Amino acid sequence: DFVINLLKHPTFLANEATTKFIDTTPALFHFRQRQDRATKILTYIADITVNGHPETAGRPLPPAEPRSLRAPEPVVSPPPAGTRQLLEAEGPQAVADWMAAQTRLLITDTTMRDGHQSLLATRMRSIDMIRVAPSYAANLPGLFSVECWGGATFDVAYRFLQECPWQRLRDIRAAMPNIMTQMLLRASNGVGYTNYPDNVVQAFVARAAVSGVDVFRVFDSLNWVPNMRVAMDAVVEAGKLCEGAVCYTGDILDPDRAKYDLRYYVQTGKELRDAGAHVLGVKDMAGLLKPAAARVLMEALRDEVGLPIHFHTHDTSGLAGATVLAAAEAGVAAVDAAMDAFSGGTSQPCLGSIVEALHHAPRDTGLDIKAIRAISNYWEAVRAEYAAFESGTQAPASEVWLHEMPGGQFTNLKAQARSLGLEDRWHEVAQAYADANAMFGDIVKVTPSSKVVGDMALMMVAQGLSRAQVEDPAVEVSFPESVVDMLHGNLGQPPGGWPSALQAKVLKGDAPITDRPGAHLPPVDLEAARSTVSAELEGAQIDDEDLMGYLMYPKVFLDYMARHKIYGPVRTLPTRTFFYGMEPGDQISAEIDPGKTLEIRLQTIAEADETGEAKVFFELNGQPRSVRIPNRK
Ligand code: BTN
Ligand code: 3PY
Ligand code: ZN
Repeated sequence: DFVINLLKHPTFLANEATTKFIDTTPALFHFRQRQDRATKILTYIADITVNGHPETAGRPLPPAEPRSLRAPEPVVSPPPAGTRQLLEAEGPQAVADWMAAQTRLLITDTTMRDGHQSLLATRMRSIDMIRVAPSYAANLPGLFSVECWGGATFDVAYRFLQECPWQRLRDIRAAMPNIMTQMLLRASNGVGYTNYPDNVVQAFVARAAVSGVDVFRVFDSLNWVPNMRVAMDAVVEAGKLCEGAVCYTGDILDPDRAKYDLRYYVQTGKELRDAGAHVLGVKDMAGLLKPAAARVLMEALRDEVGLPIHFHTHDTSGLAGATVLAAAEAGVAAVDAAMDAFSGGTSQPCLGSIVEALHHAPRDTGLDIKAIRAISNYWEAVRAEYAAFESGTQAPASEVWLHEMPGGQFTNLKAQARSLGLEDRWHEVAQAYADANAMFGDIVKVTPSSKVVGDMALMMVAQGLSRAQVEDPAVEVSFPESVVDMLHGNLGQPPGGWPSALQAKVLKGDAPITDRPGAHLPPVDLEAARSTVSAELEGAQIDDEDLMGYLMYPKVFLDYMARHKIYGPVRTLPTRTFFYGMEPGDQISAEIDPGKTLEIRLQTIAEADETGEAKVFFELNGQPRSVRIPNRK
């Protein structure tokens, strides 16, 4: 028996749980030395069972009777060759040429990245993805790609799911060897919220390519192509498919939004082509592109840029399906969609319905609708396990054309508003978001610029500040740090520059930069950083993946590693167990290594004694084990 209280240990909560914490907590150190991985996992389960998971407290529960999480049987083995084999054999230009030559509409499935990022606050765990990857490989080998990495998933994996994002990538790659994997890369912002030094961006891309990313969708949060070149060059250098994406905002058919007119998109598309893109991405992160505008935009881009086009949108308005069909008619090569059970709302439009709509029509996708339905049924069961993370958005909303929030931000901002007690004033937040955007000069809003607009909007609502007051030099405003950073030029330059009066007020006399932020950031000495991390972690071996995790998110990574030492490979637990623990009589399996499976049965829980500890009795592979956990309820 041993005593442990880590989930809510004060030091731990203060996010100071580094090795120093372990060194200065002798009981813990002693305990840690004799922990095997099975004991670590039992400790985690016992703690969650007794005290609950902080992220699911007070949130809706999954169904009492879990549905089967069995993935559809693979219909062939090994899986047939797919786009991945084309990329490996002939390289990225051959893939782009092949795309341009297809009559059928190519489809990217976004369920494993943008789908859950937009619907479930990015909380989907690796195990739920890896389980179904072989079904994709065998039953849907005709998919263009599977988006399963990047965006917010990197950070959330370490920070909230206690998982290594790189391991997720390698596992999906191994289980689905024939379909190209795709990631979303925020150009110089990597998978973070700020510009990184050039050599960090380069090393990150190189490592992602080796660990398993085939298609890199690269975008900049202000559509500033000079700020995308380092990342795009690194993708080309790695021999992978470089999709340079222009983010869509405004309305090309609206004369009042002339800043983002057709010429702007054609011009940006040409810049991306000249910067080395194999494919042109059109990234409509908020779902603003309307069907009639899509026809005009896609035809112009196709004719004037000449690259195959990959179209991405969100269904917040309920009209994304119509826009996708219009884009298909206008000749885009590929579109993004989410599996039915993860589609609609702030996510992508419905994959199965797009396939049905085009069946027996000129751009028939050729995908097997029965296979899609079976995989979607699996995803439906998975989604139910994450009820705690549903946003509660019930209906399509034309309000998206008021606020222009990205689908991936919507649920997040709503949660932030809730935590500030502003949930009932959501429509005011939406209006403030629009006002903040206008104040910044009408900018592209996508991570990280969207976060800046969101921070500003929340502040305006919380403090009752109008746009006029914020802009008034006579009104004292303490701007959010992210606003100062952006107006300083640290995210780059928007078309036409920043509004100078507001900029002067925000910077209080500081001089902004107008060139590339990366030009001001000295290169990181990667080997010195590796030694630093290793020293922080008691001399642990730090491989390139770990090093990149640290360089993107130093504190998040170190905290993750500290928790990993304590809890072990909790990524192998079923999602229900991870978020809710177990009930007496429950039995689960966790495969902690290929072929090494723990059979865990929770027998009973002895309620808290006078020391305030509960004792949890397990059977581990048939042997009795017990764990004492402080009851903090
Ligand atoms: C978990 O099981 O909780 C996450 C997997 C941890 C794997 C460790 S983390 C550091 C190192 N990097 C990897 O890719 N794997 C190991
Ligand atoms: C991200 O950067 O995470 C996005 O999804 C942007 O749309
Ligand atoms: Zn998106």
